Amino acid sequence: MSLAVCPGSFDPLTLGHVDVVRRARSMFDEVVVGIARNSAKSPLLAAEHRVALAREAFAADPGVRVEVVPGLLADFVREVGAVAVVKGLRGGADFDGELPMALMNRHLTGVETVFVVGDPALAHIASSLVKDVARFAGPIDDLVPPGVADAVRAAWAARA
Ligand code: COD
Repeated sequence: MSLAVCPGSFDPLTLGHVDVVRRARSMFDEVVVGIARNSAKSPLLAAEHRVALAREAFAADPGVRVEVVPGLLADFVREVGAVAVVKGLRGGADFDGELPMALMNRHLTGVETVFVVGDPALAHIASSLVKDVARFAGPIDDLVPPGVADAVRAAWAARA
């Protein structure tokens, strides 16, 4: 059985992420959505909250499960026995950011990264923009799975 890890900050999970995970699932028997920490970012939503929202979003997707990546992605990939890491690309800027990570993860584990080209209709969706739009009371409900928009709004309200 082939298993792949789809890692990300997912802060918050967006329809772009969901598209990438489902494309990954069409290639692998099982996909683990890995909620990981990006040291360059400071999350709005706690990891446990991101896990709960992602579990809800993929509840009807057989073969998709959601886990926290507690530290190094390379260790997690080894631990779950993944044959690949799957990342989504919206354009060249994504590739430039992803390439060093793919090379480092292969250096650490030998595992390959598979790049999936996302739906161009979702290419404008980025977690950072979703958070920014919501912060200034803009509409985000059609950019994220059900439940996520309310969670983002509540997180901003709690910080106000
Ligand atoms: N369409 C297609 N793809 C998309 C879209 C979209 N609309 N939106 C996002 N994506 C893709 C991104 O390109 C990315 O591949 C993936 O979805 C996740 O995106 P984010 O923004 O949620 O996650 P990142 O980029 O912050 O994730 C970085 C990690 C957390 C995976 C990385 O920092 C990591 O592996 N951290 C764990 C610690 C570690 O091992 N560090 C060393 C890494 S070499």
